[in-house]
Amino acid sequence: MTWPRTRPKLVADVRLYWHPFSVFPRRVRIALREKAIPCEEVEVDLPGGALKSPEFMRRNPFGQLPVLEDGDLVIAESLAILEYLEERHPAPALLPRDAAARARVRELMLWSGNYLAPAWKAVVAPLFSPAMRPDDPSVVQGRAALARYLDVLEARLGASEWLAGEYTLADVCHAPFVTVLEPIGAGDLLQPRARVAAWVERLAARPAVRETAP
Ligand SMILES: N[C@@H](CCC(=O)N[C@@H](CS)C(=O)NCC(=O)O)C(=O)O
Repeated sequence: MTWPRTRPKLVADVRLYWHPFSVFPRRVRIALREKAIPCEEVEVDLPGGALKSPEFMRRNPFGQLPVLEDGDLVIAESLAILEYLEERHPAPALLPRDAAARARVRELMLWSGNYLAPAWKAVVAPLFSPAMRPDDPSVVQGRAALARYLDVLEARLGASEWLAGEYTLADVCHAPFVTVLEPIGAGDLLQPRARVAAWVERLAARPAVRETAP
């Protein structure tokens, strides 16, 4: 699939390797749309083991998605890709100019991968492993960690619409996880956290987020 089909080509040969059920590539797909960067999106046969093929391992020696190619440049790791796109295509800005404000955004970007993602994955695990019970200790612990993480976001949001004031890469990094809490059976965690719930609604309403929904 090539997106967008009708807009002028801004970058030559940008290609993203992704899979529809993968959360980390979705961060990049959202940023590409926010910045209107045309990109060929190549769906990788993840269930068929394509990530561990010698051909793919040459792109990312850890055999993971996403991978972005821009001409001869091949980059793995969603945060490295997002920062690269930001530097190559600064408008519209998804990072603030001020150093302190940037640090606050990067803090949230890292938290989303280091703390939110493992908790989210523990909660989602029974959907992919039918033998696993929802009261499995790892799932229960994952839900508790997810709830604690959402508490941190509730406090961080304060009176802001977005995690760091303006809409930034901090919001982009969280979107693939928090906009699917309902379908993964964790929607109840939003009810007692009104600011997070309203922020998730705002996120889900953005065209770039809607267009990349799994
Ligand atoms: N730290 C990496 C995490 C990437 C990651 O976990 N990708 C998943 C898909 S969402 C993957 O490729 N999983 C397959 C595997 O690890 O074999 C990033 O931010 O890009």
